[in-house]
Amino acid sequence: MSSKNEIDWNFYFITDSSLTKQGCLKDVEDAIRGGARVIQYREELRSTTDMMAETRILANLCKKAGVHLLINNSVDIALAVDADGVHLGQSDMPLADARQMFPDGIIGISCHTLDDIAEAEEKGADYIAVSPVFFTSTKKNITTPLGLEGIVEFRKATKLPVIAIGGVNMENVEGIVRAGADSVCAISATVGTDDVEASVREFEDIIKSSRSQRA
Ligand code: 3NM
Repeated sequence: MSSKNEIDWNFYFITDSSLTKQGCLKDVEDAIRGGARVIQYREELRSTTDMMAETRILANLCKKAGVHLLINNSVDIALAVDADGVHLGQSDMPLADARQMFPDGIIGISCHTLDDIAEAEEKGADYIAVSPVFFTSTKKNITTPLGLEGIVEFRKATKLPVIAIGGVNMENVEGIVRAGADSVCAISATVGTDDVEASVREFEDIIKSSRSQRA
């Protein structure tokens, strides 16, 4: 497993039990085969007991594959199953508390404004998510989409890895990377398709070639 400083941010895969066609476990296996090296387990529907059982399996699988596993929101679950870190929203556990509980963990946070980024840096985030880039119906109660201008602005504001989320698809990913994002997450454009492995691989390929064309 690479250390925190050597994370391969090419495509960042997020699970979704309401969109999956073949189950989260199989989706993660496929995403890893497709080349994803960061997996986020995101679950809004299931009990903590069920999430514990599922994330224990995923933690083993990801360790064997040398892939980083992050848990959305739940620092307790991440620590209990020995995951690599957590992803936080602005209304989840405060970053400073999460950092205290998980000193060596990879901690990322969704940012909607430049102030959010400044705070994320101060409190010790390892990456920030531009949230959301475009409109999406996959998540409820999103804030106003930041667009490509948001990525340019966020990119200028931080040296931390910048991950784009919200409405990312095969058509807009090139522009997102050229605007300065290090990586993207795309849920419906991977989990919602009939071939998760192929869609992840396609994202990986577009991200790599778009990076090399960056101004
Ligand atoms: N977080 P899709 S948008 C999980 O804006 C999530 O913070 C968002 O799904 C944010 O790729 C989102 O299908 C859903 O648009 C992303």
